Amino acid sequence: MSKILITSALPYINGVPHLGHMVGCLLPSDVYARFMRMSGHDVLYIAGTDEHGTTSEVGALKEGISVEEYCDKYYARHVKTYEDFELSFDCFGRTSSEENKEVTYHIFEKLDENGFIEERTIKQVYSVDDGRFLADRYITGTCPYCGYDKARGDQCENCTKVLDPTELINPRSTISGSGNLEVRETKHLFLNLPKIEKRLSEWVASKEPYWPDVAYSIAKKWLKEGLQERCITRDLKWGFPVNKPGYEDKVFYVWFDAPIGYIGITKQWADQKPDERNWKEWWLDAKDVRYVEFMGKDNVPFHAIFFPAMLLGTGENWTFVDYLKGMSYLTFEGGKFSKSEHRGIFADKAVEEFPADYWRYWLMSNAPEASDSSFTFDSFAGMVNKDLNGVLGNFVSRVLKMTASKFGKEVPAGGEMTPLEKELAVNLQEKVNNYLKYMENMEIRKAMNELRSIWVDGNNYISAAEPWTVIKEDRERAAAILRVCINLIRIFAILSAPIMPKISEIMFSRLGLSSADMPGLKGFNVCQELQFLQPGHGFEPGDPLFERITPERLEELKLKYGSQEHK
Ligand code: B3M
Ligand code: ZN
Repeated sequence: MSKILITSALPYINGVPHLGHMVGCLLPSDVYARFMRMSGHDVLYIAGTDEHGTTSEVGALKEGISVEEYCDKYYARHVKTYEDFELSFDCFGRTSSEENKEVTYHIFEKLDENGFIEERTIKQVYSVDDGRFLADRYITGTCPYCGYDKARGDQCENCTKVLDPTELINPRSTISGSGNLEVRETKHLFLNLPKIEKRLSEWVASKEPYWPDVAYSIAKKWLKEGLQERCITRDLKWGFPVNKPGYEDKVFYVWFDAPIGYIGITKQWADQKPDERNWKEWWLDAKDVRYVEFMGKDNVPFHAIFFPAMLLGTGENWTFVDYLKGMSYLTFEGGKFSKSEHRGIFADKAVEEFPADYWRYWLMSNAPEASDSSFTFDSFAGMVNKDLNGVLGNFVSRVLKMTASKFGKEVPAGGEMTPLEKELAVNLQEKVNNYLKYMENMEIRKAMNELRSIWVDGNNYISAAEPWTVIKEDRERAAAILRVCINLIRIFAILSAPIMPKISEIMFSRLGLSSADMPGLKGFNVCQELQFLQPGHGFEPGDPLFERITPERLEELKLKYGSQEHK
C-alpha cells in the first residue's frame, strides 16, 4: 500500500460548473481516487473552491452582498452539486480558509528570505468608469500572438499564451465594457522565476518519462520561451493581505494562493481530527507519497511551472507533483457552453434530468484526453440506451428475472463449470487486467472500452449458453449457467464502481450485498469471483436499472438546453 495524494484543480467560486468542468478535472480525479482506494492504497483526495480575486468582488457587488456572504452562498452550492455527482473528496475546502492563509504566509516568507521576491513599480490598468484597478482577467482584448478577440488579460484561452494585460490590442473592461482605461503606476511584488529557472528545468526534465504528453509539452514550451518575473500581488480588498511591511493594503494574486490551497485544504482536513491526521505527512518531508494532479490544459502552466517554482524557492522539502493529468476541452454540440446564452447543460441541472451515473458514464467514455470532444444529446441518449440499458441493464434484469421465475430468488444449485465457462473466465481475465492497467495509468477512454467489452462478453456468454433452451432438457446445467451469470452481475458491479458508484451499489443490493461487501481490486481473479455467490444466496430482481431515453425526451432535452444553436 502506498500513499496517493490526488487533487483536482480548484473550481472558481463564482457560477455553477458545467459538464466541461466536470470532465476536465473533478470527475476523472474522483474516478481515479475511487479506483486507487479499491486497489488498496491510502488515498487522500482534495479539492475546494478557489475564492479570491476580482471575480468574487464583482459577483458580490452585483448581488448586493458582502464577498464573504457571496462565497459562503456559492460554496454551499458547489458542495451540493458535487455531492449529487457523487464526488468522494476526503475534504472539499476553500482557498479563503485560515489554514490556507497560514501556509500562504509561510511560503511567501520563505521565498522572500531566500531572495526570490522582488519589488517593482509597475503600470497597471485602471478603469476610470469602474473606479478601480482591473485584475488581469477583467480586461478583454485581442491576443497579440494569435489574434483571438476574446483573450483575457492574464492568458489567451485560444493559444494558452500567458499575457500581460498591457499587451492586449483594443483592451476593454470586462466589468463595464468600457474602453476608458488608464495605465497607472503602483508598487508590487514579483516572484523571480528566472532565478529558479535552472532548478525548475532540471526538475521538469526528470518528469519526462512520467508525465503525459499534453502536460510535458506545455511545460517544455514554457521553459523554452524563457521564464519572466511574475507579479504576485494585487490592488484588491478581497484576498489575503500581503504579510510584508508597506504592502498591507494589497492582497496576494489569486494564482499565488490557489495552488497553495491544495496544502491549505489538506490542513483543513487534518484540523478536523488533529489527533489522527497530520497534513505534513502528505506535504512536507513526506515519505512515499505519490502526488497526482488533474486539471484542464489551460491550468497546466500554473501547475507545471509556477507552483513547483514557488515550492522550490522555499528551499523546503515539499511534495511535488509526480503525475499531471491535463485534459483537453469538452464542447457542447460543437460550440461553447454558455450560461448567459442558455446553451449547454450545467452540473446542477444535469442531475435533475438523470442520475449522476448516467453523466459519469458518458463523460468518462468520451473524456477529452488526447483532443477535445463534444457533448451531444444524440450521443448521450445513444450510450444510455445502448450501453447502459441494452447491454448492462438488460443483462442484469434478464438473468435475475429468469432465475427467479425458474428457480426462485436464490442462486440456484447444481451443475458445474464446463469449457465454455473456463473460456469465459480466461477472456474476461485478460480484459479485467487491461481495465485495471488502464485505470491505473489514467487512460480513461481505453479503460471505458474494456469495461464495456466486459459487459458485452456477459451478454455473449448468455446468448451462447442459452439457459432458456437448455432448461427444457437439463435443469442442472441451466442452474450452473445462471449461477455464473449472477456472479457476472457482481463482477460488473465491482468493476463499474469507480465510474458508476450508485448503480454499482444498486446492483449489489439486488444481490443482497452492501458496500461493506465490496472487495478490493488487487489480484482480481475472475475464475474465483465467478464462484463467489454460492447456491442458496438470496437476491431480488427489482426494477430495470436504467431509464430509456425516448426520441420525444431527446427532442425536449435538445430544445431545453439550446442544442439547435449549433446544428
Ligand atoms: N480556479 C482555474 C480554473 O478553474 C483555477 C484553478 C485553480 S487550481 C489551483 O480553471
Ligand atoms: Zn492567443
